[in-house]
Amino acid sequence: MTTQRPPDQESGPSAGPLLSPRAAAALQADPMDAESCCRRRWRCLLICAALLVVIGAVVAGVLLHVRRQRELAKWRGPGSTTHLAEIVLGRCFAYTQLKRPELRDKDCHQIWNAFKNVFVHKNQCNITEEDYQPLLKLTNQNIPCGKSLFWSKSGNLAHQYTKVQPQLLTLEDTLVGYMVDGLRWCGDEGSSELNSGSCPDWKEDCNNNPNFVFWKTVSKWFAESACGVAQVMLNGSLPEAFSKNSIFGSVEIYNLHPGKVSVLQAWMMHDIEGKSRDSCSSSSINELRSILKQRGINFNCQNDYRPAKLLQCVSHSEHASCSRI
Ligand code: AVW
Repeated sequence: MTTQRPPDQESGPSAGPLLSPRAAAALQADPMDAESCCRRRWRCLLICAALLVVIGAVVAGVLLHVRRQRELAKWRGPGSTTHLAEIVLGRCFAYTQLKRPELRDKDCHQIWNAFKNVFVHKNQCNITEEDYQPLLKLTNQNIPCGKSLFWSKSGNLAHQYTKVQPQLLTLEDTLVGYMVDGLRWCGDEGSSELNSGSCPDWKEDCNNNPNFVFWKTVSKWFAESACGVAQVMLNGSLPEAFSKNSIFGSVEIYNLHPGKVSVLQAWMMHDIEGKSRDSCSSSSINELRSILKQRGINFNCQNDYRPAKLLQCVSHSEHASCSRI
């Protein structure tokens, strides 16, 4: 009579003499392999699904943004600077923490919000100087007497000059000017987004737009803040170095306080490679002189102010005019 082993015992580890030790070990390993393989497959599937969700969300976001931007108003000027918020915030922190640490208590996030609130969700042709007052309040800073440098059509040289003479300040060397120098910004009445496609052009759309009103407002503040001797750099390579239509000629000279500003000192600079079209004795400068006289402010003008001319000569050292300064 033969006794039969129960089937589960036949395949179990106690199969002993019927299987070699290696085969027994393999048999033992198999279920584990199947399980880990299964787990790996699940993990792969989960990762793929997560990736698909992320890619889908990114694509949907981009499409939504493009669609919304297409729906925003179309103007004739270039749109807002890409990454405006990051640039403005970054410049604000760089200025208040590194360049002028005495202003480290300014709240850059609050400043950005005050700036953005001027034009987000607003009619872009109906911005007022009043709208920028909260921003001016938050960014206000003291300009020491005798240290203001105005400019007209000579921004590059004026800014190069204040880099080497940092005790002098152009508007763009103050916090509010520094943050947005060279940038463009506008929003849209029907959206909370910035319009990166286009912004109102000063001439072709409207002049009460966020950019133009900003420069008018902060230029007014900058002029009101001047005291003692104020400087202005003019461009004598233009037919008229003083233009009544420029911000300097229409805003800044009318907002200098006669009781505070004793003299306006003009530096009439000429491009080294360019023509000398205007000078301190021209009719455009006489017009400037007479406007200031009426306002009770003295005026002086100097052609090719030597320290600024030396700066021009750094990049034109071989030019004949640079050998005799
Ligand atoms: P302009 P302005 N970044 O060369 O006398 C971007 O004709 O009129 O000279 N745009 C600017 C900036 C800037 N930093 N500054 C001015 N703008 C606009 C500010 C503004 O709409 C300083 F305090 C202006 O009409 C200077 O003393 C146009 O660019 C005085 O205003 C071209 O300026 C220079 O204005």
